[in-house]
Amino acid sequence: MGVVIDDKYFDKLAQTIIDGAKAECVHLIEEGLANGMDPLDAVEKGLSKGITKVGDDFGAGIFFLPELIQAANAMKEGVAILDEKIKASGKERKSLGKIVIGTVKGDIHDIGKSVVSAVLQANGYDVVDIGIDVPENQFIQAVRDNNADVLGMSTLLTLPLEEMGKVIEKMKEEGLRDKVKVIVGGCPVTQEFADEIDADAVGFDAQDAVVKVNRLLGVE
Ligand code: B12
Repeated sequence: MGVVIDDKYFDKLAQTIIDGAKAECVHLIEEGLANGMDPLDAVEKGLSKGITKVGDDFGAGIFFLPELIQAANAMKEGVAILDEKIKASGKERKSLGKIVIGTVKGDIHDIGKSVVSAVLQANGYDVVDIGIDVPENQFIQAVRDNNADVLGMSTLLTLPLEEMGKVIEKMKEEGLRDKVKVIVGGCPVTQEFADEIDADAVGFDAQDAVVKVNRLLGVE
């Protein structure tokens, strides 16, 4: 009998992240994919729910750093498999635009940014992911070297939020701001904050990132 991909299946997937059970996570992903599971659903309805619970429990002092790291390792392994599938699901077509994306200086969170990169890529964008803990100058250099249409910046931490504003100020000084759209994202990033630092948009999840980038570049 085939496996049914339903909410229960996604709950099982979420639980492997909570348990930090990497092998089981990979097993369920492979089994799910073999049975027609949509890779983005697996990230959003499964893995992300699990890691959000872990984050809440960490914030509440129920989970500690070793558990957070174990959960993140399972998440990263699972997301890596799914990202490849998401990218491959994109139809071959002319690139809609070039996006440079990275996590700002002081922050090593990389999973959300990678999911956003994969989904933008699957939707026809050329994405240059410049990694984590990226200093201001490296963002500027990458935007220039790649002739980017859009710069995406991510942070999940409150302290490095100000880095985003610094990068935008630097873009203005370098005469780049008018040529490049800026989208920001990550859990502490609000619309108010985006307005404050003069970003063009904020994306609340990967699908929202696509909608906003399409809008910024006038893609129907
Ligand atoms: C996994 C995780 C880790 C992993 C990261 C592994 C990795 N390789 O990325 C590890 C264990 C390394 C880690 C470390 C730390 N973490 Co941590 N971590 C998390 C956790 C549980 C989940 C993050 C995640 O991957 N979510 C899943 C992805 C898919 O979602 P996402 O990141 O939100 O991304 C989505 C959207 O935000 C959006 N998005 C994200 N980026 C962008 C960018 C653009 C351009 C757009 C458009 C959209 C967009 O789209 C994404 C897809 O839907 C969060 C809790 C949480 N609920 O977020 C804490 C959390 C972010 N961590 C936290 C903390 C405190 C830390 C540490 C400082 C802990 C410590 N004491 O050392 C360190 C940070 C060190 C550093 N300098 O960066 C706090 C942050 C508090 C704060 N406000 O500052 C949180 C909120 C936990 C908590 N409740 O306290 N962490």
